[in-house]
Amino acid sequence: MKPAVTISLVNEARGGPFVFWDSLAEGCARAAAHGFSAVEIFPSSASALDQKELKSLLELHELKLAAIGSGAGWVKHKLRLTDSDAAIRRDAIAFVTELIDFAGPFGAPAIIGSMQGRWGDGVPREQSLNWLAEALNELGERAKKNHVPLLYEPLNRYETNLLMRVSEARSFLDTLEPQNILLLCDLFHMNIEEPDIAAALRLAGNKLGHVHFADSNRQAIGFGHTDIAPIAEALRSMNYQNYISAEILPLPDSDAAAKQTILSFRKWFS
Ligand code: LER
Ligand code: MN
Repeated sequence: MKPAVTISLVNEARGGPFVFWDSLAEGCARAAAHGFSAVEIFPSSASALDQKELKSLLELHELKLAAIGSGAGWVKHKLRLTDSDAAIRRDAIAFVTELIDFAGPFGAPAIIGSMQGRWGDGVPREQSLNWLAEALNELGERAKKNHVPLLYEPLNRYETNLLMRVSEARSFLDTLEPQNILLLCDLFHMNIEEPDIAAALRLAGNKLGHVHFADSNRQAIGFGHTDIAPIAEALRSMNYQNYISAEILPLPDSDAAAKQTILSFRKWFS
């Protein structure tokens, strides 16, 4: 298991659950100083990033790219993979495709979180799930061409109404053609939706590709009331090898949140 930390480059997402905010250079420097192995970047779009700049920052600080988030597709550009407008669905797929192609050469996956959207407003659940399946089939194939997985993240009920639990998300992924689409399990969402977080992680099993490491209040692990012991035990016993990434509020400030995350990571996983 390797610790990662989030960097947001999206002004419209201020107030959101990301540790570092100011710039890629600053975020990478602080991530390395705290002892993280990797950064998870949340950009405005793939074209807003510079491949060469990122490569040299990662080399300079001996960091990896853990994953790239697509949330700005929704937060900033209002694109959803299940929008009732076919043109918006196409633009949403194109937005994620560019992120997959950007992150692929770094060996990193893109994340589908809030861009999954929701059913309602005249669109039945079945129709939304069909659109989601179509999008994931296409994006999973694109990730395969880049020799990386694609991460799909179940969200809590206040952010989606499609697939909120690992059990239903895993069954859904099993129906798709590409088998490189893995689950991103976010402990904050799971604290709301899962009856038993450790059991849900075990159910994700070999489809668990990434973990968002957040306490009950979306602060660093140890700052809320999630019982982390059985969760850590589940991850260790599954021999989970991927990233444990702090997608958390920068509270009381970014450095204190990063420091608490590393202390918790070492306490539970090393
Ligand atoms: C994205 O990883 C996520 O967890 C959503 O809640 C959007 O912030
Ligand atoms: Mn998350």
